[in-house]
Amino acid sequence: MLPSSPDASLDEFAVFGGSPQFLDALHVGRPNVGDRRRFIERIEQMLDNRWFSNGGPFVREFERRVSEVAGARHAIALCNATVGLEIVTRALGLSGEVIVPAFTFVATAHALQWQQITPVFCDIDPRTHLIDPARVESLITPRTTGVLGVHLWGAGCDVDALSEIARRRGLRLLFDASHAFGCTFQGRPIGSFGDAEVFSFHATKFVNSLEGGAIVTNDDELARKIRLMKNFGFESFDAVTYVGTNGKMTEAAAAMGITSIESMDDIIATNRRNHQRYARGLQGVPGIRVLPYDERERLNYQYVVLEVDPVESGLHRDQLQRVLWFERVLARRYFYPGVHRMEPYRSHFPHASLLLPQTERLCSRILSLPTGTAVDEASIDVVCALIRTAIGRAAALSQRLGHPATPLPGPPYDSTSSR
Ligand code: T4K
Repeated sequence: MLPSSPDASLDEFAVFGGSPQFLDALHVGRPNVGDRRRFIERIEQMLDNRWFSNGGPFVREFERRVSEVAGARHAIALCNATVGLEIVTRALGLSGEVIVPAFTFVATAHALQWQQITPVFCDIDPRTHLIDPARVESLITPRTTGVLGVHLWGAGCDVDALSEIARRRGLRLLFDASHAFGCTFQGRPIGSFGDAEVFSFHATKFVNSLEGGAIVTNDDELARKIRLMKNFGFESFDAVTYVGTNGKMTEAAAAMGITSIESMDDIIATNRRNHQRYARGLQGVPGIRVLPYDERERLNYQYVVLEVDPVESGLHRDQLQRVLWFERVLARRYFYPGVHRMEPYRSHFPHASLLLPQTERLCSRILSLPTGTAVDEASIDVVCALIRTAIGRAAALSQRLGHPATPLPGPPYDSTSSR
């Protein structure tokens, strides 16, 4: 263990040449595997079926299970959530401008921009990290056709306030629910809000289908359109009635998705335990806040999110991340630097940051820690001790690290490495 006494040498830290605390890197977003035997049985079944894509039995079963969890009448399985966002915005006829948070994964905005719709960035509530409904209204212009909220970290946006604005101003309301499968907002399942919601089942999500996504909606006509659009617009053999794309989920992906849903409760229990262990382990560390979850809701706890206050802790988030990476704890700065600072948005809106003070502030403080079934409790204790020790020695560390502009270590620190 690293020496915590104020005059011990800093050379024990791996960033200054000491041995890393972990042999194998700890990742954020390591996939949960579920029941391996059941997955392989399903793959055997798929091979026997000789039905690999285009709405086979596993995709249909996956859709049924997703709609049950989401409390929505329709679930349409897709190859990923990004294509899901593209299809649903198109199916709803959105154009012009759509209001969206900048504190999100870049796919939320790209899905709009990809179809020549301008994302208009809205600031967030610093307490929840979610789109701030109080700011939405001032961003509405005659070109605005919709609002796209993001249920970041699985916590529900203020759905009621957003619905009221959308209804009063005649806008469509959509949710990027990529993080929020299995979660509720005020006791109601996420998946049943707005015109439609989109889940991601990417490998890094707590329930995964290798790659995958789903659009859920209670609107029968919208669901019908989406089903056409994700299959080239085919109404029946040889009859194309719509412009479409190929957004289909494969049977292998659906087999993984079903297997993953079967293990969902166990995964959530592990995530929750991990979150609590981090929160306990980091309690009282100056300037370090573990983002709490609202225990009144059903949640999936798939992200452990830290806010690092540089003044109170004495370390900048980037300095702490550097210390952790060298110890092979690959903490991630989700969602630095904010979508408004990525291209093409950075060039389109060079002054966007002036309108996004909370997003800006958070982007410089945020750090996601490894969790999920691949991370054991002993490892969490080591990560907490590491952070506690680093903050305890913040002044000396900060001075010696300087401003960490050099890139973090690359491939030798990837998942497959061990020394
Ligand atoms: N909206 C939101 C709010 C989202 O967060 C996302 C996706 C989307 C929309 C779009 O959903 P999809 O179209 O992907 O369905 C990762 C994921 O690729 C991305 O899906 C996810 N959000 C985002 C939060 O995280 P990166 O660029 O950080 O990926 P990468 O390659 O750095 O991997 C993340 C970590 O996971 C690494 O530490 C390695 C580990 N990993 C990854 C994979 C794929 C593994 O250990 N095994 C694996 O198989 O985006």
